[in-house]
Amino acid sequence: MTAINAVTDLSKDGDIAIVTLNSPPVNALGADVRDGLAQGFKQAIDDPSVKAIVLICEGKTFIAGADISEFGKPPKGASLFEVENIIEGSPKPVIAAIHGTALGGGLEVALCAHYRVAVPSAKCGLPEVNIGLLPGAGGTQRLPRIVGVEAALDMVTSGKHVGAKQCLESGLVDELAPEGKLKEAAVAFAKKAVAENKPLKKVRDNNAKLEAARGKPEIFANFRKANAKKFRGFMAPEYNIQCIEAAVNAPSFEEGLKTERKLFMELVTGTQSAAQRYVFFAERQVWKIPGIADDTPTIPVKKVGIIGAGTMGGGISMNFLNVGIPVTIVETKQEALDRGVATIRKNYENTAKKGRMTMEDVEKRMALLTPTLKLEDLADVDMVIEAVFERMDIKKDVFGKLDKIVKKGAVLASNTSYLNIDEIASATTRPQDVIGMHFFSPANVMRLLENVRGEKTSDAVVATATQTAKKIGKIAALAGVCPGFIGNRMLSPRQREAQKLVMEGAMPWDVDRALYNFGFPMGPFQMSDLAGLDIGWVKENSKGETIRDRLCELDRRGQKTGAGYYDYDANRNNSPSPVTAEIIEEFRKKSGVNSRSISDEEIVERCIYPMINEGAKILEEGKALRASDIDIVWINGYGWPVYRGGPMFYGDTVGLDKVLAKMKEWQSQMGDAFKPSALLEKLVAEKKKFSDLPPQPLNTKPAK
Ligand code: 3H9
Repeated sequence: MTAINAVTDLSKDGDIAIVTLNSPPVNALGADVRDGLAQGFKQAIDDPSVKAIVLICEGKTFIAGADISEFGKPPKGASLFEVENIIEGSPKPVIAAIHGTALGGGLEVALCAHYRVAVPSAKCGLPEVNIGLLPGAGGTQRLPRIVGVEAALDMVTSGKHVGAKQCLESGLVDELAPEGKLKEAAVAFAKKAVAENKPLKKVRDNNAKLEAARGKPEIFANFRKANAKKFRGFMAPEYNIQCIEAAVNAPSFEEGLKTERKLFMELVTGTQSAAQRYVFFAERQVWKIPGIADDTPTIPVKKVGIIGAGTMGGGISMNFLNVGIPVTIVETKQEALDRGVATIRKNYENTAKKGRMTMEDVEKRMALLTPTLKLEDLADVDMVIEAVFERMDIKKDVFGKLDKIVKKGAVLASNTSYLNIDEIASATTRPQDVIGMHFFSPANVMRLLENVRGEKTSDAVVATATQTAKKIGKIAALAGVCPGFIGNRMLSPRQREAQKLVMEGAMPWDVDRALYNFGFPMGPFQMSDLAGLDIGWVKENSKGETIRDRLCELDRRGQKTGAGYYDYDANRNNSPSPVTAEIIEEFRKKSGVNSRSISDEEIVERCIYPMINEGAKILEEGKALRASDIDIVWINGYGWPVYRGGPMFYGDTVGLDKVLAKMKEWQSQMGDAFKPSALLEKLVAEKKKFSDLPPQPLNTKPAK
């Protein structure tokens, strides 16, 4: 065996050369790997005793793509195109041996080999779209030549990983190798290729599938139409489609490549891809908690208790049932318990009806659920998650009881979205075991889990909550105790400003439109109508003091009553309501405000900049570990558009000096609700960004 460089070896098995990559963790195509491939292949090609070449990887996977951290930096070493040309132009058959995942640039390299052999567990995909890109090393031109135009459109715009068996059917893979015997199978394939004088199959020359799609622009038109909602706001899906269109319509492979190159360069230098690449790393950073090592002992969670069988409790339970963890669900009244269990069953049956689960799966999950009216039945669970009414006295009562019932060492979690975890913990004799685990509604769907560490919460309990999140498929950000934690604390200024803008002259539908166009799935007033305007509203106490009071008094309590800020038709389509407009006009008159016209740009700034400022305060107080964790919360819990990278990344993008200047301007006009955070001032003074801040330990001291 010859070492080509630090990450590449060249060895021989008879007359077959084997180029082996070993660049953990995922054999990404960094400069070393590209250099190693270029040199390794050149040597093998130049060696007259070599008849064919196998490319294989060590570690858990084949090449998982370009090295994402290299984008935006000056190019180094051999280019990916050079490597691809050497492989594709090799006069000796090249066989790519795939295990784990062949993704992005990895699959593009494999597509330049003449043949591909894979183990059944391997997966192939072009997931560049997920980081705001397109396959920029020939992938958009080669893939449709093998799998056809429709399948290629689906793969490049979804980024999905396709299993090896399906790849064999579509021709992406030529042969399946027995699991664990990839090298032997690939070498055997290479020997056979030599013995049978198999042709040097170049994907680029295979035009049959493209020709079938020529003169049929409706393929693309229909695809765009069918996916318009999903792709809204994103540039990358459209650019990927244009590349496949170029593969079909360009006069040659090279011309198609030119289009791919041009569109790739536009995306890779743009802010959307920068945001999505940032989120890629943020999603991996979020699991790393300063001060809590990966090997911190955790509490095995084999049985869970959920208190409350309402929407939240039911949704939370489903997460655990889905991964085979038994759940005991507790309610105070039989009727509520029955209703909760029936809803869980209905949700699962609906999934089964859509073909995403079998009825057997439904029954398996339901069999793991034990409904009860007795809190005492939680004595032997490893983790309790309380999801009762959001009132401190009720929560404390529950935790006081749990303290006496639940076995020592179990995690006692509250799903509160706002309340003080330390105060809840004070109702127990074991505050070290108490933590917040804030799920987002619908809890069986939403990916975010905001874990809230109290002053006395132990490392083991924090590590257990984090590990549990992973186990049930969530993404968990850690927050410190402060009103509303990270997410709801930042939601509050946005809601406040939305209401104020309406008093100043914007209509609810103007605010909603501006934020929808910014990229949110819906605006704040649409959200209120969906959630119900009467959350926290008490009829008997209502004195018509706010627009919301008046709407509720008219029984306009949101979508559920057919009217709220908006009017709704039978299909729940909304339209601006003259009734709401009249009430707003009355309130404006009463307050003596002269309505003014407010641009969408101002609406966005007024709603978003105060959120960024609040995020800065959260960081300044040490209630979040890093700015990117805040972004994770907003992307996964509140529908912040991923192509804008989250509120903190967005602040960095527009410029913190601009955000600060606006906060100061509004502070002088409208008071201290806009007072800039000291951290924001400091970063601007030092010409730094949120992304320059290193991770910090969580401040667990109670807020002053
Ligand atoms: C591309 O190929 C462009 C080309 O078309 C054109 C070029 C001209 N680069 O996810 P994990 C790191 S774009 C750099 O936890 P898993 C990751 O940050 C690329 N680093 O493991 C993490 O680091 P750390 C197209 C990468 O087992 C560690 O590896 N390809 C890359 O759950 C482990 O990652 C993709 O988009 C990378 N490409 O999942 C694939 N990939 O330990 C992206 C990973 O310091 N990757 N890292 O936190 C993945 O989808 C998953 O990582 C994979 C493994 C499925 C491979």
